[in-house]
Amino acid sequence: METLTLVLVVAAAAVVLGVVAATALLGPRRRRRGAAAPTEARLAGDRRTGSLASPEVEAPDRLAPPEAPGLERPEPSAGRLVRLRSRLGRSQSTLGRGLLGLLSRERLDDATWEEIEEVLLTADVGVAPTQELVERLRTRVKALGTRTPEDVATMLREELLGLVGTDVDRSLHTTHPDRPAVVLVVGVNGTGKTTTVGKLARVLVADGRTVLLGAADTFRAAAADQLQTWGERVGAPTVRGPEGGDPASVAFDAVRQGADGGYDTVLLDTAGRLQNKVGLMDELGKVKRVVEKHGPVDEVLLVLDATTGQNGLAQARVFAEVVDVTGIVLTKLDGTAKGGIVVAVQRELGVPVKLVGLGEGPDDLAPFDPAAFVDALIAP
Ligand SMILES: Nc1nc2c(ncn2[C@@H]2O[C@H](COP(=O)(O)OP(=O)(O)O)[C@@H](O)[C@H]2O)c(=O)[nH]1
Ligand SMILES: [Mg+2]
Repeated sequence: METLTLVLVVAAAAVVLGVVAATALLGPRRRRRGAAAPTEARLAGDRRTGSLASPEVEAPDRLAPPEAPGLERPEPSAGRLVRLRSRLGRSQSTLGRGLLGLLSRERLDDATWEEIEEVLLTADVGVAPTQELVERLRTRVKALGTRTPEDVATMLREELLGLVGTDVDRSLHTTHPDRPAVVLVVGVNGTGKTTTVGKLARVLVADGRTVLLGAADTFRAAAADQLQTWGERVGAPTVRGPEGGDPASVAFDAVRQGADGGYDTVLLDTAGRLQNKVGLMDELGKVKRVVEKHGPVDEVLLVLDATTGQNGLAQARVFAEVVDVTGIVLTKLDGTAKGGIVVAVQRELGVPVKLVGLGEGPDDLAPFDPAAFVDALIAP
């Protein structure tokens, strides 16, 4: 009897050991593919020696936990807009509190309504949305009769929310079950594309994703260096090509290496095309077409500098004609009073704002949340 028990115990232990060993062998399989040798476009680090040839670049040790030596631990992305709401300072004081103050006046005469309109136009809300909003506010004010400060705040909050839109899908499509999701980032030079790709890589890493960057801005080596620096901070390798090389081929290789390496997401940074340079715009179309040989591009994010107003909107329109933009990233909302551009750009392009840039810091990129945004604008 005792012998039988002993045999059973030994057998059970053997099974447990077997399972543990199998898990250990199978578990990292997907990760190991990450070490596959890069092909034509080189993984960043190949072109130099020294610190860039460190293991996390050459054989991307991308699943190392963020606390691994030298890697930063980015802030979680949830609730960032609330945390960063003071960055909206100038939009808060003019657009939000400015409107609240005007609407709280005892008598709302024509001159006051004109002032309200002026505030909205100055904040870049756009002509048509401004007129709609003023019309709705006038009707509601009439219906309200006497107004308490709470009434005014509630009314303004509801109307601004309606204008910004609460019923659109603002989620970023950054994963797939069977292949890396591909995110193409486009926009005029200086709007903040590379910075946004860097910040977005951090957001994804914070959410536990593995990220590969593609430096499809091949016009200046400095652009690829800038991207690579962002990636290195969080362990996201960069695929780059020769300076002046074909951006489409770098993008193509990045996506292929992303698939070979089992990455969750490939983020492609591009050069700042000028909308009046037909050839350059064609090239952007080509980048997208070439990447699509691997499969659909999941997100095309158009980066727009919130401080550029109508000029920026005109540029955005041209980009939207060349590639199907799926989301807007509105950068530099910190330090501008023109927060109303959120409304204008969505109207103009029929595409939702998905992310907002609220500073130059590495974690100053927030998922756009209409309620948090409007609340921040009218917060006392
Ligand atoms: N204040 C502020 N500056 C930003 C923001 N996003 C980007 N920038 C700055 O804008 C400048 C241009 O950014 P960059 O990413 O190189 O633009 P790109 O040419 O489109 O790639 C840099 O100095 C960034 O730090 C933002 O949200 N707020
Ligand atoms: Mg750039």
